[in-house]
Amino acid sequence: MTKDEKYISRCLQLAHNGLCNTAPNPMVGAVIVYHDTIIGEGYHIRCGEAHAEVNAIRSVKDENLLKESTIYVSLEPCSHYGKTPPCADLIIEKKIPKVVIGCMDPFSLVAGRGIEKLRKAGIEVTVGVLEEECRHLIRRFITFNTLKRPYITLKWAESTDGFIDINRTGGKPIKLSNPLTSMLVHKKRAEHDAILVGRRTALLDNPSLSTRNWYGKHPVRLVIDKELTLPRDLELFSGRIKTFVFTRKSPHQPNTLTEYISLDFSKDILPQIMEVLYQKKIQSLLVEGGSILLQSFIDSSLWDEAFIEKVPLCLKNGIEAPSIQKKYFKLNKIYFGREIMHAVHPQNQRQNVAD
Ligand code: AOF
Ligand code: ZN
Repeated sequence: MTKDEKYISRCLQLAHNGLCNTAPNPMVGAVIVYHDTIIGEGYHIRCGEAHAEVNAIRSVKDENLLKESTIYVSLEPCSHYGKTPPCADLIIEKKIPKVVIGCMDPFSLVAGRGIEKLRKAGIEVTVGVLEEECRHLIRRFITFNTLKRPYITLKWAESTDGFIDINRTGGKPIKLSNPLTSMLVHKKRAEHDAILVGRRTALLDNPSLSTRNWYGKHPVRLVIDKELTLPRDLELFSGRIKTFVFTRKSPHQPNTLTEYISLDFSKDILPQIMEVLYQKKIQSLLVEGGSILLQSFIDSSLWDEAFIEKVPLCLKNGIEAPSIQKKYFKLNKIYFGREIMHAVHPQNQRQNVAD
């Protein structure tokens, strides 16, 4: 590992502390190095608050040292006025002579302008150190800004013989996850901005789609209910967490925590849902079921990652699990004695970096 890679990998560690709190902003970490000694560190803690560079610069005790230091940042310093002023201006103002950047910012208001601004000011700029790792860390942000849709994660649990549930019209679902792997599910939920389920899943499983077995924010809950026939006493309508209902109707909006969004069901609804979520700045989406909804995302090639928990149980018949081509699966992991299969969409295959 080169010296630059060593400091950018520290930036990545720092950036990761912002997980679950920075969206729709990216996670970013910054390190300030003076003659091979780290004299300052920072990361973007929360959307709306100071950027990584600002926090790193603030953490330096003797500002005079900045004139002989290098600032390492996992993402190109911003050049625009957003909720905070441009980091590139601050770096110039503090007379930091050298900037080493992990990857470029795909956000249209920045997209290379930060680098240009720094270079024009006579600062030495290196771009692309551990670029793949840096892009992987902010894959949700990149997908949102380049494909104009949320980053989509699919998730389900299936029996050894490939079923996600028994055939039923009521009663409780077969419990496939165990308490430990369900904690992992709640962790995944906390990392996303929204969770989507279909009507049948909402009705039969009555999920709360909360993160109660983990910590952090609760994502927005999304449900498709074309004819608005789901009972109002479902957990999804508990009013504790925001829920969007996709429907063909245009009902009046009874309370602020349940929002109805009209779609044209004579056309494919997935692109319409993507458009709504993009407009609402929902940067990442976890799709939890049912099988038909998950399969429609797969068939439309609208997914980025998938996690499948393989449960050592034979159901013999029931609702068939969705299927993703074998070639998209990466090395499986074992968590708490359970095999978790991880598939990555070909458009993200370059992100060959472990979480
Ligand atoms: C950086 N360092 O730590 C982050 C950056 O509204 P604002 O002012 O917070 O700006 C948000 C944009 O700034 C965001 O879309 C992305 O382009 C960039 N994020 N840039 O220099 C940081 N988080
Ligand atoms: Zn910035």
